[in-house]
Amino acid sequence: MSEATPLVGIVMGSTSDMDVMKQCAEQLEAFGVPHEMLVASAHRNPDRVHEWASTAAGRGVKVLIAAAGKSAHLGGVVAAFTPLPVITVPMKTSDLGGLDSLLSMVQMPTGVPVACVAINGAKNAAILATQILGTSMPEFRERIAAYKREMAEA
Ligand code: RP5
Repeated sequence: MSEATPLVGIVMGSTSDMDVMKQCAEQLEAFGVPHEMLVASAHRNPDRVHEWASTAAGRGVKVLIAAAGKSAHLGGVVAAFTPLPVITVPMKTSDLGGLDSLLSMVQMPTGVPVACVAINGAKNAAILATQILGTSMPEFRERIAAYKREMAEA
């Protein structure tokens, strides 16, 4: 977590998602992207999700990331309450291997889109969020360009 005004907001449905989602936070930190993190479930803490998602744009957040497992409606609920782009991360699950989470997220009905990365794709969510920031903030576009150069040289 950084002290500057967060540009990316991360929400996850349970503390059990934290082990995976800390990779998202670490990648944002590597890019120097200020971010915030919240644990709130769409079905256990809907009021908390509503408050967080509906106030994010006004707080200066530019992109939201929502991670959840099983019937993973968190991303869709977040998208319902914000004009900001929402990236979802389907969590791997014990019963269905994350296919449940993936389909819940990727099959959003027309009118309320969310982007969806791979199952447990926390790091890619951070990279995509930084790329979205980079469309209007050149310093983040340059960090992504440098990251791609490093990958090509490895
Ligand atoms: C979802 O249910 C969470 O996002 C988590 O991935 C899954 C299981 O949650 P816990 O039972 O571990 O709290 O809401």
